[in-house]
Amino acid sequence: TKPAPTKSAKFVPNYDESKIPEFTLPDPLIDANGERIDTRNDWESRRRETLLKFEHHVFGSMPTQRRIHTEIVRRDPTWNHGKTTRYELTVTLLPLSESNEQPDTNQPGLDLMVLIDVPSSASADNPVPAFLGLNFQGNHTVTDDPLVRISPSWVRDRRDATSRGNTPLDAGRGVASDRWPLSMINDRGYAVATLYYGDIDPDFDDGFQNGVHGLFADWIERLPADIRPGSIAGWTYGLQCVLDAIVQTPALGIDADQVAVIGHSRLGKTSLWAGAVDPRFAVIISNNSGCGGVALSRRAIGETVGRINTSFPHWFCDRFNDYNENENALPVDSHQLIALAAPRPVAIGSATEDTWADPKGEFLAGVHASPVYQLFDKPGLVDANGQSPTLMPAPNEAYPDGTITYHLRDGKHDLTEHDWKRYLDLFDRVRD
Ligand code: GTR
Repeated sequence: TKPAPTKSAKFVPNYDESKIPEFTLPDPLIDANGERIDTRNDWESRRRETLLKFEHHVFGSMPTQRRIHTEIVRRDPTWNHGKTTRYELTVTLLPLSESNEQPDTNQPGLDLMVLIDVPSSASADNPVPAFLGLNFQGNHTVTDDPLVRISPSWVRDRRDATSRGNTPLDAGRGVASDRWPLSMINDRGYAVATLYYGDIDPDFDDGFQNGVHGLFADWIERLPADIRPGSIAGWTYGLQCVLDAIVQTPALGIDADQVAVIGHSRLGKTSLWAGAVDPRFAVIISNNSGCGGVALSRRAIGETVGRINTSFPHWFCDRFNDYNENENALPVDSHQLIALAAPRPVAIGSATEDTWADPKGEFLAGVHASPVYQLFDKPGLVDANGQSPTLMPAPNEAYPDGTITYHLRDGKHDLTEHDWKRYLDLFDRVRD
């Protein structure tokens, strides 16, 4: 059972910069013994210290072992007037074996339904780069294709035609297609793979009965209670399993060494953690990820650690509750979550009206992650002169040139075509 998170009587978010508590960010280049990390080798040998702090204080632990079975259930070369080959896969997560020998085959696996659109020019001999991202409402919502399978998994009741209670309905087809400009992405030479996050773990506080937590219940039970994984760690594990499926299925025509992980909001928090735990993700994209994602927790502006743990007690490990209204005690902050990706490219996208996610805190995390990139002779987040920027870009402007990029879109909390173009531009540039 979980300790009840601290409930503030009524949470009134602060948006006033002058009321930000005083703080000092942890220096990403000081190791656990207080020694300075000043070479790339030092960083690589100490990186795990930072990774474990995030695992044990923020996200919780998941098994490192993974077993999957992949089935291609649909291949449609006629999609998008023949410009795209559309695939649907079932990736089944299998139970773990205690002894690393044969798993218990009597226990059922967990099926993930994956939708993949690949430019038709791609093949095993001529593979293309890809974006892999979780979606919020089901694969059938990202396209109006009447054949895309509707996942039977629990969905949030939005009290509209897209579901009856927690069961998704046909009327939801295509409702999220603005967030997934699939043909534009294919036209630029990239594949897109997406799956419903609730297939991996349902997004409600179910005491971790279902999804990936249910599959690994015994393993999780043996962990100290406060580092048992929250849902973000579970969704991350699912992303890793889908990347395994891509690696193991060269016929898809995807270059498994060139897979970017993309996520919006809670799923942007997830893409950052996925990039940290799995070095195979070549590019990491955090769109409007906010608190618990790329925004500096210590700023405590907009959504705070205490607030997120109260609203979403199942997202993080229980230890994260120790930092409710106590951010300065957190042994890490989000600039170090970015730094765990170094030297790989990280894209940070903010939106002007998304003040809940603290656009400035998202920007500053990129600035403060940069010293780790410099150890690799990579620029980190830089302005047009190659210098560390002190001011945020104007709305609809960006710092697009570094290994960490930042853009500020005009508008609301969302993933739009504007954002996708920024991410495509970064991916084009780092592949040149
Ligand atoms: C909000 C939450 C944010 C963000 C968002 C989303 O309610 O406070 O941290 O994750 O949901 O995922 O859309």
